Amino acid sequence: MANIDFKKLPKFSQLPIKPGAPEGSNWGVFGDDDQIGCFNFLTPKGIVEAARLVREGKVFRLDNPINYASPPLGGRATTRQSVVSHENLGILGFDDLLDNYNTQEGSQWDGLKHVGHTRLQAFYNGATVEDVKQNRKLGVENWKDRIIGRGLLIDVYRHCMQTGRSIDPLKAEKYTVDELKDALKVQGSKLKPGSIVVVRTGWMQAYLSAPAEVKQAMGALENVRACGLDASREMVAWLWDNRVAAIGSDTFAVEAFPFDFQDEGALHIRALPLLGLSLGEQFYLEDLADDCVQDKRYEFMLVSVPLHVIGGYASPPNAVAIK
Ligand code: UVW
Repeated sequence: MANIDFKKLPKFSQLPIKPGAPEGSNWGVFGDDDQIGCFNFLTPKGIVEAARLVREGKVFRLDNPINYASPPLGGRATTRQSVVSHENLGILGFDDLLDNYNTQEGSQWDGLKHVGHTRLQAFYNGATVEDVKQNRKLGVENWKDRIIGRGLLIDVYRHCMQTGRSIDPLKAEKYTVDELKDALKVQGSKLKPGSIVVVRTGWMQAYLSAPAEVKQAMGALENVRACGLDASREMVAWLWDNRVAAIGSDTFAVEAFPFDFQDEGALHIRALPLLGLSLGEQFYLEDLADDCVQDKRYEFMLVSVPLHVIGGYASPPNAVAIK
């Protein structure tokens, strides 16, 4: 992990810097062999500064329990949990057995192998389909000790509700860049380079209190409805130009859902293969958001230690915010 001169990096309008790289891509900016994309914005200096945000010893877990969504959203598998007993050996001891576990069954970081660019048949930094399938590049093991730094909550849902924009989080409603900027201004927060941004959209709160039949229906991908970020060029330009290291949210897909995976304007395409910007989905931000509104401090140290799975496509965040 190296420190970085943020000012020397190209602006979004200057991308791509590598001949032949696709429009809107940062391929080559962190070197041709880079495997972690925007997590390069998290530096030793940033970790030290983030640690200074810890003042009261308050800790907020940012992921939901495994199997929190029952059934899991969008057709992902349910994890089967059983107990392995050692009593037959005369030992009063037990192990867990988690079977059928999909690393994207609930709260998750989308890894850089998770979604590629269909037309280009390429992943972040030009990794090929074979690189990905053969576990040669971009696995989540590259993040094993990388997701630590300044976290910043943007409570855009609270902001919109207070300013009279009525949102139904269980519909594919979109939050614009301007709404995110306005929410930051009202919070008195600054988007400093090297922040892990988490956006509260209101979706998780609405989903958790939805009737059982609504949850049941969302077990099928075609029935999932979720608010999220507007997947515009302006949105990714803002994220890149502010050196956002990753963008997490309490909604299904960060961007509003449904979207079309064939649409090159989808955030999943603009962010994952083109910018190496990980998307964090289905985070639990309610307790953190309540605390931030009370103490008016929306920044904290964020520590996320993904699964150490070689070649992994995604991971639960295993994340905490510490204030
Ligand atoms: C979807 O939009 C289905 O999101 P993801 O695959 O990133 O979970």
